[in-house]
This record gives sequence, C-alpha cells and structure tokens, in this order.
Amino acid sequence: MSRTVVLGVIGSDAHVVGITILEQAFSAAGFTVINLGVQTSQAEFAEAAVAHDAEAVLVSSLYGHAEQDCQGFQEVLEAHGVDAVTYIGGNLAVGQDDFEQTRETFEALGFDRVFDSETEPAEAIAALKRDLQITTSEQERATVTS
Ligand code: B12
Repeated sequence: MSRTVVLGVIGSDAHVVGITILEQAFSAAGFTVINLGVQTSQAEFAEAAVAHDAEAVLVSSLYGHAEQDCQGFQEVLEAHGVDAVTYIGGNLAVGQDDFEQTRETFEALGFDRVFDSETEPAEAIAALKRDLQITTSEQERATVTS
C-alpha cells in the first residue's frame, strides 16, 4: 500500500516551483502525494491529512514569513486528530544566516524535521523513509504499482 503525504505552501506564500518538484520526487519514490498547492491555510493542511489518512505533512515556505504562518500549527493538527510526521522546508527566515537557530525555532513549533532551501528532495525522501520505517522492498512494490 502506498504511503500518503500531504504537501503545500503555507500562509499567503505563492512560490509554487519547489512543491512541484517535491511532488514529482515523492511520487517517483512511491508515495501518494496530496498537493494542496500554494496559499494553504493551517486548517486546510489538517483537513487534508485527516481526509487522506496521511502519514506525513510537508510544509513549504519561501517568502520569509514561515514563523508567523506556523504559530499554533501543531495545535491545529492535534485538534483535528492528525497523527503524522511533520516536516518544514524552504527559505524559512529572512536572510537565514544561522540555520541552526532557524531549525531550533521550527522544532520548538513542533516540526519533526526542518530543512533549508539547499535540501535535495532525495534527502527529505530518505529521512521520511527512516521516520516511517519504510523498508526497501515495501517501497519497491509501491513504486511498481503506482
Ligand atoms: C521565482 C521567485 C518568485 C516568483 C514566484 C513564482 C511562483 N509562482 O512560484 C514571484 C516573482 C511571484 C515571487 C514573489 C515574491 N518573492 Co520570491 N523568489 C523567487 C525565487 C527567485 C526562486 C524561487 C524558486 O522557484 N526556486 C526554485 C525551487 C526549485 O527551489 P525552492 O523554491 O527553494 O524549493 C526547493 C527547496 O527550498 C526545498 N523545499 C522547499 N520547500 C520545502 C519543504 C520541505 C518539507 C522540504 C523537505 C524541502 C523544501 O526543496 C525544493 C525543491 O528542491 C527566489 C530566490 C531563490 N533563488 O530561491 C525568490 C524568493 C524566495 N522570493 C522572495 C520574496 C521576498 C518574494 C516576495 C515577498 C517579494 C515581494 N516583496 O513581493 C514575493 C512573495 C509573493 C508571495 N505571496 O509569495 C525572497 C524570500 C526571502 C526570504 N525568505 O528570506 C527570495 C529568497 C528572494 C530573495 N533572495 O530575497 N518570487
């Protein structure tokens, strides 16, 4: 059975190229990707995760307002009963001089993993396979049948 991830760009952010690449990469790796597109609200992420029984919620933000957009996000997911791994990536802070500081900020907001804009999709896919304990044989079956 293919594992489902919900993907989108949070807040008022309209940068679409990154999530298009991520959608293609995660699909090619055997995941079912629910791409919510740009300018996605916290509630839309939560509702989609419930509707599709997603095992991961992947949040993208490029325009520098991620911290504000993600305030209270984990509480919204919890209120909807979402039990999923949460990742965030992109240009998460204006300037992003000190990524360790940025990582700490978003981990404190409840994200399981935080990625910068240099992250290759393969790195995030490998992390998700580890976090969801997906075996190579399971993933090969999903890739063949998808
Ligand atoms: C193209 C672009 C635009 C286009 C977007 C067109 C569109 N519909 O997509 C337009 C012109 C509309 C635009 C507007 C704005 N932009 Co702009 N834009 C860019 C630009 C040049 C490229 C973005 C891009 O497509 N990159 C290519 C993709 C493939 O890479 P990516 O988006 O980084 O995504 C990859 C990784 O980040 C990562 N990733 C992303 N999300 C996630 C999530 C997870 C979970 C994981 C694991 C990985 C991951 O994987 C992706 C695939 O490899 C960047 C500068 C840059 N070089 O990045 C600025 C940039 C993102 N924009 C910026 C800004 C400020 C704006 C505006 C606010 C400008 C303004 N004052 O109006 C507006 C925002 C409008 C809005 N509401 O969103 C800033 C953000 C500053 C910051 N965060 O510190 C940047 C960095 C430019 C800069 N150096 O100042 N922009």
